[in-house]
Amino acid sequence: MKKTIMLSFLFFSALHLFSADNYPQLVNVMNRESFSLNGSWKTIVDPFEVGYYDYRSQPKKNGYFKDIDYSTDRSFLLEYNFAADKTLYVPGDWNTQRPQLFYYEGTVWYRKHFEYTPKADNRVFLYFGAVNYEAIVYLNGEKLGTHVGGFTPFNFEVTDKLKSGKNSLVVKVDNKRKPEAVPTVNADWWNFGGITRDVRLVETPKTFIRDYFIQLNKNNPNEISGWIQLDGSTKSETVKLDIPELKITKTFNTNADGYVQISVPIKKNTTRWTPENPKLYTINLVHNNNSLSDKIGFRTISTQGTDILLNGKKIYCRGVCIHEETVGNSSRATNEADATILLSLAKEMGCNFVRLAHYPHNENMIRLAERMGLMVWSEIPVYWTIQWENPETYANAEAQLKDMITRDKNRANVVIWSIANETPHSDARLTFLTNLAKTAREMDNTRLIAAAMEKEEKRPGVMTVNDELSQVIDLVSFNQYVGWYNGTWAKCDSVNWEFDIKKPVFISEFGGGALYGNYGARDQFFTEEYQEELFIRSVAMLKRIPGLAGTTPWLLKDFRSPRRTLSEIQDGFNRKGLVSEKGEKKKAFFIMQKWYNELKGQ
Ligand code: GCB
Repeated sequence: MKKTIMLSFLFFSALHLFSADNYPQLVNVMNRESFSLNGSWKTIVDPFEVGYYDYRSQPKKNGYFKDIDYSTDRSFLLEYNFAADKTLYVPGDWNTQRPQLFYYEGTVWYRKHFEYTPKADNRVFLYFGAVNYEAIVYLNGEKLGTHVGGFTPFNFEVTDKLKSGKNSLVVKVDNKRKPEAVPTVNADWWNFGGITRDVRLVETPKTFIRDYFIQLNKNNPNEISGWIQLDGSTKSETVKLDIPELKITKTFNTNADGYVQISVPIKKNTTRWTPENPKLYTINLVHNNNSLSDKIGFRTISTQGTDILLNGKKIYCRGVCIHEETVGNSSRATNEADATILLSLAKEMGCNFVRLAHYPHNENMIRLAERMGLMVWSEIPVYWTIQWENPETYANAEAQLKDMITRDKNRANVVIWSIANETPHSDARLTFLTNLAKTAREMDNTRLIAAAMEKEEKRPGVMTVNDELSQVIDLVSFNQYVGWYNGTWAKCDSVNWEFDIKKPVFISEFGGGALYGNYGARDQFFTEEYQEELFIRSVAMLKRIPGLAGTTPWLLKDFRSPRRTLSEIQDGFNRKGLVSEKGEKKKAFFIMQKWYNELKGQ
């Protein structure tokens, strides 16, 4: 009893501890009037945070964020000079841009000078696609706020803070791993630091459409429903929804909070979004002659017994997992060209689905996948052993979940929100994840909720998932490495699977490592032959699973991980890719391709 009171008190206080001092997220920034701040930024590497703390470890009044011009101000001792320092490219990680920063985890100060004059009476927001992991943002020496979490967007209003003429934007970026963070200190991927996604100034009218949710109604697939949210001082206003191709024009009146719920009937024969025909309709939202456009697809996703249904029809998710890394350089993927290479490989393998692991990927990746007919599993980095009892950790995870849903809730291809990966069982963890699932469902009831759980042995030769979380989420989704961390590939032949719960079974990871071009015996770990045999046997095993509705092998491309130290094989790469880090296809790629092509025909 005492413990419950204590816990709820802690969760309540978390709201105060985890302060999100950024402005509510502006969605669909790529279709708004904006000015890019991408490009070369001056940077100071500051492992001891001298630019922030004085020698008594107290915050400095005149830290680097003041961006004082070394060449002109000699009235006091200055020990930094942005102008003379090296540059880093934004968006991008610092690790692969400068050899000295390859393993660096700490603070780097970024500075950009720019001139910008907005139209009279307009508002301006400063938008970051993502900064890993903590960003403290200053404009003209004044702090705008802090953002925590490396994979979600945030913005600040800067209307009254912009100067005519030169502006100084400084960001303190810190990617130190911390036990209470999400993800925590231990994860199997590279901790790329930097301003890793686009930075823009977004210009809006005084009152504008900040956010909207427009999807097919889950309970009535002949209706589009959702809501529109205005931002500004005049909020009881008229907003028009226009879908030219469907000949829909309807106006709605927002309430005193600038919010209105919407619904519009659509004709039965309206084309649904499917992987085979990823149809998107142009929609225009018009307020006071200002129009914001998007392209939206209409579909339903649901489950029935052990089936996943897309638009009411059973579908098998032919997927693959992907980390957000470029093919070639293995740096953080940042642009649409990077996404095109990754997603084209998935298509070539026969996929209609991708699991974007283990954090929300760039918006351009999701949007491209939508146009290419790839369904998406999108997840937050609640990974392995985060601090389940820490209210600040919960608030952080929930904020990341909400930001992910806010950004991508209008994408037809996103069919699954995933709330966790391979998390160890405990009461605190179950409460934590149940709360996240509840939050996700409250925000969006048009998608499935999943998590990558773990397998257990039910009895000799029979495996299962025995996790109370499977009662909470929509799928029996789990990772399994029979034949790699668990026996050799021969074991796949004798393992069978049984599940007490009647929900779609989804294998969110399976596979094993191989170095591209490392040929040898079929039973020798890390050869292409071993991996090929493992996939042959795994596929045969998976085919025996009752109610199997989807598979996402681990994973498309070899990726950087400091946990992978085996010399001459791993050399800092997790080698479970079906293609090498350069994009060369390993033998196992073709096993998956063959299976998925068979499934396509069914
Ligand atoms: C897992 C994790 C994934 C790892 C993978 C591996 O289960 O979810 O992040 O990279 O195993 O390669 O061991």
